[in-house]
Amino acid sequence: MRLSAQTPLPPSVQAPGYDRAAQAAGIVHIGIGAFHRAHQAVYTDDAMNAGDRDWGIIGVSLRSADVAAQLNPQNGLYTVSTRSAAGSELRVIGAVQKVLVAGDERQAVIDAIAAPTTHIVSLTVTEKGYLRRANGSLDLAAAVGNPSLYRFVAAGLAARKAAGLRGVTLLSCDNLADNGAVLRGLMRDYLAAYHPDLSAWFDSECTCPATMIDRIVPATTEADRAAVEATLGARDEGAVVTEGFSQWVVEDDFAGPRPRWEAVGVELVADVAPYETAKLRMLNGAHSALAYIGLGCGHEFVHQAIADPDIRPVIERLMREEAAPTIDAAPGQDLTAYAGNLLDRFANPALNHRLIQIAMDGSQKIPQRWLETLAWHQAREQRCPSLEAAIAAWATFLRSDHPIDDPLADKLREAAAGPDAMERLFGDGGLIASGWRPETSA
Ligand code: CS2
Repeated sequence: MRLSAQTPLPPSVQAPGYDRAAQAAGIVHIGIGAFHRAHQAVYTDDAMNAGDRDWGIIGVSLRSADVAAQLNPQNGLYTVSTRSAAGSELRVIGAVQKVLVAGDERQAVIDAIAAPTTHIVSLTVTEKGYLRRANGSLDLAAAVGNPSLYRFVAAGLAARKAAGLRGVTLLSCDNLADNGAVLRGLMRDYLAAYHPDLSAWFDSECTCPATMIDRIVPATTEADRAAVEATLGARDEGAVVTEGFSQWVVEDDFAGPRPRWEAVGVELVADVAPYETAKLRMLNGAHSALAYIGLGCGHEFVHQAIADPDIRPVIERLMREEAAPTIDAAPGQDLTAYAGNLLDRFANPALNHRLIQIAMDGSQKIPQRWLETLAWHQAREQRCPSLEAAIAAWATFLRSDHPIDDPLADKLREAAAGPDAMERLFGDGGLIASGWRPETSA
């Protein structure tokens, strides 16, 4: 039996406490992977449980039909399992109404963005989904040639303008430095090239708040689905597994209405930068270092790598002595405590977070995770032994037998193979744009 609106749930499993069928969709979310389902959708479900209304989510997958096949036969329902050493908790999330596959249902996606009830278009399309060139500008050919976020958002906005509707809030929930401003700039590039009639309307009607999003969400495995089925008594193909911790810091700059997320733990602030920078350079920076150093030492999971007495001090140093000093902390933001909490989260033995999952797309992640920190220290004539070890481990990874899942995979492998690897990766005109000049050879 598949999970659906008719499934009787065991008393231990929290269910949506609102009338799902009566909710309008207020959010269109592009890139409905496991991360969105374990993070923003949970906060939105919490807000509706707390009495907010009409914030149903229409999910969009740009390419793969997998999530639509998982969730649509389940009326959009799925479970979130939170796992810690103390045990596991299961809950059913009701915020997602349905999932559209953009390549097949183009008009339905545009109509969803253009619906009068829609106020927010949020995004988790991963770093590479923004289609940036090494210099940060939009790859216009890729953006118009693929089912890209830009094509759908622009068509939806054009329909809103034509119908005399207000604009929307475009909410990037990806791990990019200054994600709101990056999305705004790239969207402007796209409109200037392909919809110049919309540019001024976009600027005056739409906003792109910055966000810091944080929750560790390993890819769901068949064993996870079997464990959920054993508790639920029904099969959930859309199950997601995550940790108890969750954080969302959002710049309070919305074009129109938004859920009362602040009532359910979301921090709405004037300036996200200190939180976002700390998260990218400390959490994500440590994660990528754990991935490449850990894989090089034969580990499979994050909790194994952080328990390795040769690796843990490298990661602690990276966070405390290399990344933390580069961050201009907000009042009350305690980076020492943050580093300690991150070490505990990485050590969670109940989460089998694969290092190879974090290792993917290194070319898209390394600039904001490592290179900004390295450049900061280089400007002060200081070295970063941990980050330099991480860079060397990445080069070793690129030369190894591991599968390289990265949009630049072939070029990276070729660059890393030669004696001038560091120069070809990070030097002038190298594959990775960076303000950092390599001083080591890998
Ligand atoms: C990870 C992130 O896969 C990765 O690259 O570093 O997905 C990380 O788990 C999240 O950003 C945590 O919030």
